Amino acid sequence: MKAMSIYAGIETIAEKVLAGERLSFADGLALYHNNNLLGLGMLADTVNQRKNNGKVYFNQNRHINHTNVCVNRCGFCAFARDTEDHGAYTMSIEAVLQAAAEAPASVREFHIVGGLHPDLPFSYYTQMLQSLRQAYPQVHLKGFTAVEVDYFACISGLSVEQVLRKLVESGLGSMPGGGAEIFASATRQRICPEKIDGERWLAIHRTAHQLGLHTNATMLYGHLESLADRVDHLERLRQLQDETGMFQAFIPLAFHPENTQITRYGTTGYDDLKNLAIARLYLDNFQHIKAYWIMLGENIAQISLSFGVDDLDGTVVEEKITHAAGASTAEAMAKDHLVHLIRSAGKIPVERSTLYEELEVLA
Ligand code: V47
Repeated sequence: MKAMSIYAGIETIAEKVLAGERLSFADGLALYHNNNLLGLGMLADTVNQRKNNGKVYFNQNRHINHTNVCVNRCGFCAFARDTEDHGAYTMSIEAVLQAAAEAPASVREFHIVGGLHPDLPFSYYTQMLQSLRQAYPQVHLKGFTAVEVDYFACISGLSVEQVLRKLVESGLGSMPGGGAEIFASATRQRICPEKIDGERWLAIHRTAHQLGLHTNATMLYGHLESLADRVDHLERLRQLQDETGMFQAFIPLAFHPENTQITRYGTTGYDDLKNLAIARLYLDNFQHIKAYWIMLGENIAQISLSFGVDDLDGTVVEEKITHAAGASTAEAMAKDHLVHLIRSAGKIPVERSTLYEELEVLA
């Protein structure tokens, strides 16, 4: 009996990928519609192996969410509050420094994001960065989504470029990938009508890239989006990356529905793995595809290391956004545990800096 090809149903796409050819929109869509998960994973793993040589990167980071008060009311968000709401909080600069002080000395990155606060001045954010920079000169400050940067421009009367320059002068080292959600405008209107549109998100990242700032990109999936919306999202990121080459990592974010206005089940492990593998294949100009274990769960995040993923984020410490929406994962993971997960998936753990300098190869 003839053995079935591992790439059954996706042979033509597999041939393209193995020949180093770029996938088309139709190819992306065909992959989402196909259920040969193992073939897809094998293909994504092959590409990842070529790009990253069996290395899986992680960093020691701490999240700081300085406020949950937000003037936007995104339907998918369980974190945001109005100023007067029960549970609303805003940290003083001293409280931010206190939160930073609680991080272990080995932490190399503060990941700083918060709501769009109606009253805080732009100087609050620059002072926060300056204070952190002064107290922790060895820690990289990755902060503020494109949505926040746009808001800072609104409240300060400065241009996006001026805002970014001031943030960099104050100590900002790079930008996270949040706020991208899903670019397709009809779906974006349904899940976050008040948020900047996809073009604006991309334009702000383009400006950041032109100023020499590296950034990440995300895609929120598993809510009301279609599969074509997902491919469209990947396509637009690939185009910007062709222009600038300054995106570091792509991070799909698995929607968590609890306490949100979107009633549906959370994503499934099958879809999570498929989505990560397709990202690896479609985003041929991204070096890193990151699994955020906080949203995926530890088990799927580990298995994703065989499905094209080369980055496992991170030690994290005190995650609030996903946990407000019902995440059942822990809020932090010790370095040894991350290393154990990577090693037992047959990969080489590499501790990295935010900018992917290799700090320690734990072969
Ligand atoms: O922008 C909000 C998403 C993002 C929910 O750049 C939700 O290294 C799931 O962007 N279910 C913040 N997701 C997290 C983020 C991130 C995480 C890890 C690493 C990096 C990076 C960036 O979380 C938000 C939004 O897209 N989000 N609510 C929810 N209910």
